[in-house]
Amino acid sequence: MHLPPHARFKPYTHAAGGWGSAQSVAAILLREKALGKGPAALLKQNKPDGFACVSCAWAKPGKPHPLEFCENGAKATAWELTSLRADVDFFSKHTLTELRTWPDHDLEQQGRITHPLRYDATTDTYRPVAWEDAFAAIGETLKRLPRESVVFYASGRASLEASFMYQLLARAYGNNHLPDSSNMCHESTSVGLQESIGVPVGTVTLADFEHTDCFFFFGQNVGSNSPRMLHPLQEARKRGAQIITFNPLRERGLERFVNPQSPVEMLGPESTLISTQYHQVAIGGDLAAMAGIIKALLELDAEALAAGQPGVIDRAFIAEHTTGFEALIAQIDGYSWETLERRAGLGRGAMEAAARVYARSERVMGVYGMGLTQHRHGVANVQMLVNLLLLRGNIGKPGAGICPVRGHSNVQGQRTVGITEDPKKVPGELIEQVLGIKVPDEKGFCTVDACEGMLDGRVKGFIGLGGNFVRAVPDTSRMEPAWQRLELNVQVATKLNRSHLLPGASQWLLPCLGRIEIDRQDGLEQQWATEDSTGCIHGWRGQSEPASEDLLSEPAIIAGIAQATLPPNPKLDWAAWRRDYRKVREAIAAVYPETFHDLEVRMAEPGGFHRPLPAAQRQWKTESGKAQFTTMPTLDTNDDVNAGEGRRDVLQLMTLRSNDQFNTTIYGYDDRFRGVKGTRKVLLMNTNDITRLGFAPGAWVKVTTAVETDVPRTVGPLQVLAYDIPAGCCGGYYPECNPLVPLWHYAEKSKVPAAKSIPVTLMRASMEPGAVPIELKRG
Ligand SMILES: Nc1nc2c(c(=O)[nH]1)N[C@H]1C(S)=C(S)[C@@H](COP(=O)(O)OP(=O)(O)OC[C@H]3O[C@@H](n4cnc5c(=O)[nH]c(N)nc54)[C@H](O)[C@@H]3O)O[C@H]1N2
Ligand SMILES: Nc1nc2c(c(=O)[nH]1)N[C@H]1C(S)=C(S)[C@@H](COP(=O)(O)OP(=O)(O)OC[C@H]3O[C@@H](n4cnc5c(=O)[nH]c(N)nc54)[C@H](O)[C@@H]3O)O[C@H]1N2
Ligand SMILES: [Mo]
Repeated sequence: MHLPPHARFKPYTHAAGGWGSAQSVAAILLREKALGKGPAALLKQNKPDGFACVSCAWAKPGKPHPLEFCENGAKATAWELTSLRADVDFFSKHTLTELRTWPDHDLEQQGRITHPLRYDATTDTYRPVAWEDAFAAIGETLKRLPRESVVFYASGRASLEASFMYQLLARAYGNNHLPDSSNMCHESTSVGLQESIGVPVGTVTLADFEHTDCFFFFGQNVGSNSPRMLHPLQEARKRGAQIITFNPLRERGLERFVNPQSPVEMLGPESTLISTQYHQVAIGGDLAAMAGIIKALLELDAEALAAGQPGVIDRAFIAEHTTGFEALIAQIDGYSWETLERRAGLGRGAMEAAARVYARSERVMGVYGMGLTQHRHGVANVQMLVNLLLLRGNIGKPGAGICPVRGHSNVQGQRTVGITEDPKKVPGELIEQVLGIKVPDEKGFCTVDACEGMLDGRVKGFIGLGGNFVRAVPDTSRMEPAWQRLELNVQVATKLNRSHLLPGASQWLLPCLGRIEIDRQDGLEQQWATEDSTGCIHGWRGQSEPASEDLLSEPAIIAGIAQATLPPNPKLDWAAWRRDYRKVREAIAAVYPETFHDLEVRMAEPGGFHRPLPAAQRQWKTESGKAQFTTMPTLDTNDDVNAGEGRRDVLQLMTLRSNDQFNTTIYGYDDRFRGVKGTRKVLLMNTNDITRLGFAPGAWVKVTTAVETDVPRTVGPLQVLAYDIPAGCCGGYYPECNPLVPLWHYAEKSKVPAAKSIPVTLMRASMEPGAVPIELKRG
């Protein structure tokens, strides 16, 4: 087993990108023994006639750079193309009881799963099984289970074709229980944007980045989580565009960047300053910060009007295109600067500085990530950013708009082809007409609902199309026992993870092709499509030989389960779809003609094609037919901070991704940009809080959730690091801190777990035996 040799903390002072990034790519190719296939595949990454990176969903340009990948995309490729194997022999040697003691990193580090497996309780191991036997047995169990008791989870990576088939499987089976990772992620976006501007997705495309003169950046860590986006941002900066960032942490990728693919930059001393203003807002302080910017903007507007100049508010746009302006302004007028400053954790000057740049910028984009969506007020956060943009007409013109940065590489596309718990969001009539499947009327389960169903026994069967559900969801210590009460648990996966190790009565591990691999059906090489974060749809093809001869593709596995479970359907020939994905695409085009007409032709065009985005044309498909200003939840009380109000021992915890992980996949123990090396068992804290609470840097603590204390929710021991983070806030890593998130602590309206804002208290602890104490170095 891998044990990190040496743990160290030394504040990172270099730019993001640069040699550190290049070295990190080389190291992982070497470690995964992927040097044979890795580099060749990297040349095809995100290219026409290549494959879409398996890491993030950031846009793939029509005219790509010679090397259109980043450090973390390269890591993800190496991780999939690894020559390491978790084969039948491996599974015969290790019981699940043993594997449960292994860390997440070591599980996935075993490499690709090579053979379909069934859990055998007598030996406590996974044993090989023939595919057809697996399908038959799974089909039998599914037929026996009540239709409303089975959940069909998707993790956001599967292609449009696989996803379309998967949602049909659920609906033909008899329910809408189609949660996906988006339920833990950008569902606050889908709900908020739909209500405010009539589309569930962002309104900008890559071309917009060439015209933007000011970016607002809220709670998105571009350097680690969507590094290719640094290229258009760097270009924008070189044109003189302003970038105003709101983030509790000074993330390196938002500060300085050296393009690791530019020889001139790599050799020279120059890095690009990314953020021109950096405001370390308190966790959950964004609503107040944005209200403050608007308040300052209104003051500038009044001054301009008084001086006989045009106002800074775009009154013509507001009158023609929006409703709700007055109510919002009245609400903001009702808050004093003192309240806004206290809630935002920022001085009035910071909000005024942002407002001044905003007032003189013509084309403004609002970019954001989990720092806005994963809060009790996640939906309101997103809508407040829309409010800010609408005030100066910044939606529906070139260079302007709203830009949620999506997570998984096809998470947005999965929703577009019907993976959603809400039957109202799918074209039921067309599905029935074209495919003979009646979409059930009753709303299905989102992720939180599915967890509740597992806890109270309503959910008896679970199929996971990728992902690591039990590790990704909140309340780990309540969910893990519930997970083992499932009657049927089918996991379609590429690598071993903890969700595979807590077996239900009938437990299956079905290994699939990775998307970088060549997918041949009946000797015919298949293509597949995805939708990126900017609503752009591309066709792709695999590049390297499969990790094992016994793998099936995701469409083949879905078809196999469907054929074994469902009665024959004259309008839907699963076997034919499995042989030829063009037929699946024909059906997608027939069911979603507006978005996917001529899919086969258009997906092959370099750069792909864009889905229709009415809001980008200033057509508002909202209830009122206009773009809606929305008021905010009150700032007087805030569910997120309430637990801490008046209690000086309570801190707000945000759960974070390191630079060396993809969600629950832990590539390694370094978080280079935050200066943490060799460990993840740390808690980032403000120096004053450390002293005030009686600790010292390097102390070991246990972290406990400060609400509903009769339910034990504790993580640790973690080692305290003095970090540049606002007072009252602290940060720990996801998924290690998930036991601290109560399942009911989610965003209003979207049910996204509020993983960025958990009230916690700390207790002194002693070092865990065998833990690696961290060496503290000066920056
Ligand atoms: N390499 C890599 N790439 C990834 C992923 C990965 O794990 N690794 N995950 C993918 C997925 S699924 C997703 S959803 C995205 C996630 O990408 P991001 O949206 O960047 O998500 P996080 O890293 O969780 O947190 C984002 C930032 O929010 C800040 N933040 C926390 N609380 C607040 C707050 O209250 N206000 C503000 N303004 N900021 C706050 C944190 O300091 C952090 O910088 O990335 C995708 N890409
Ligand atoms: N506390 C806290 N919790 C969070 C978050 C947070 O910020 N804080 N973030 C949330 C977010 S944004 C998300 S998106 C979720 C992520 O939740 P998930 O999407 O469920 O988790 P992942 O870690 O992305 O899934 C990793 C597994 O996917 C499998 N896999 C990889 N590639 C493929 C493939 O091509 N096909 C198939 N079938 N399987 C594959 C591998 O077996 C791997 O072990 O977690 C959420 N949970
Ligand atoms: Mo995500």
